[in-house]
This record gives sequence, C-alpha cells and structure tokens, in this order.
Amino acid sequence: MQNPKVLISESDISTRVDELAAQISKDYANKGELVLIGVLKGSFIFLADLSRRLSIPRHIEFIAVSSYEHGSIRSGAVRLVMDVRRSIEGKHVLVVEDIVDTGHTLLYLIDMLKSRNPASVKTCTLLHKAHRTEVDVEIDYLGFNIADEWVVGYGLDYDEKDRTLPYIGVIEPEE
Ligand code: PRP
Ligand code: 7HP
Repeated sequence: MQNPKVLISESDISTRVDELAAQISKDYANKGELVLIGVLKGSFIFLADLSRRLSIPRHIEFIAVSSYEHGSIRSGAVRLVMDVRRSIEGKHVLVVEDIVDTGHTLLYLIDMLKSRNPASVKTCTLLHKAHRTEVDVEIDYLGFNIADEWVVGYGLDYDEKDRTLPYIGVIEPEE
C-alpha cells in the first residue's frame, strides 16, 4: 500500500511545536503549574512533544470523549468517556488537541472544564480545518490551518491506521 502524501513534514511539525512551546512557556511564566489535558487518542504524540519542550512547571492529564455518529455522519453530540484524575479547581488549564474539525469536541470540553472553576481554560491544537468548523470555538494556540482533506499521522488516524507516521499526510478515504 502507498504511503499517504506528505502535507506537513516532520521537520516543519518540529519547528512549529518549538514555536508553540516557546509561546506557551512565555505566556504562563510565573503562573504556577500548568495542567495540560490531552484529548485521547489523537493528541498523544503532539502532547508528548509539546510538553517536553515547555520551560514551565506542568502536569499531564488525559481525557477521552466519544462523538455520536449516525453512519459516517457526526451528530455534534459529544459524550465523556474518561475524565481527568485530579481536580482542576483554581488551576490554569490548557486543552491539547490534534485537530479541530467541526469544533464540537473542543466546545464541549471547554464548557465542561470551565464549570469546574479552574483559574483559566485555554486551547491548543496542532491542526484546524477552519472551513469545516460549525461552532464558535476559541483556539488560543494553533499549529497549522489545513484544507478540508482527511489527514493522518502524528497521532491522527483513518480507521485506526497511520497514527504513528512521523509526518501529517493526506489520504483519500474509501467510500
Ligand atoms: C478527533 C480529534 C478531535 C475530534 C475533532 O477525534 O482527535 O478530538 O476528532 O473533531 P470535531 O472538531 O469535529 O469535534 P476522534 O473522534 O477521531 O478520536 P481519536 O482522537 O481517538 O482518533
Ligand atoms: C477528525 C479527524 N481525524 C483524523 N483526520 C482528520 O482529517 C480528522 N478530522 N476530524
């Protein structure tokens, strides 16, 4: 089988992750411990790389959600599947996503986390399909805007395949 076509190379990802980590480290300097919440599964590689490049105190948590689907169509409804393990009350929180597509997942998470009285909730995503986003969701730190194509690699999958590719590639989904 052919490998997906390179959209964003390994070195371009690395350069951008460096830049994001530098900006986040600057913005959160002297604000105490930052709680990074990775959204499973897709964010696991991005979160690992980003978190290791920060120069501020940080704590890692994971959360998992599931989108309700009718066939291949997502309804926009999101359900919590796995919660964080520690309270975020009074903490600065940064939600880390691999991709914002319709925006429903991130909007659900922001609302849910804000209801727990954290000091702040901000968002960081490696990729954003801005043309597909259906809701008003704030992205505070963005890696790359991309077109409406199905991307895989660096944590992202197509039917659980290609998550561990070192670059972001484009595939043609089968019907
Ligand atoms: C992907 C991605 C985001 C969500 C974005 O997760 O990791 O969490 O979709 O989509 P949205 O903006 O349209 O809500 P997915 O449900 O594919 O699960 P996975 O991360 O486990 O692959
Ligand atoms: C979710 C998702 N996962 C992998 N690749 C994409 O292009 C995606 N859009 N939304």
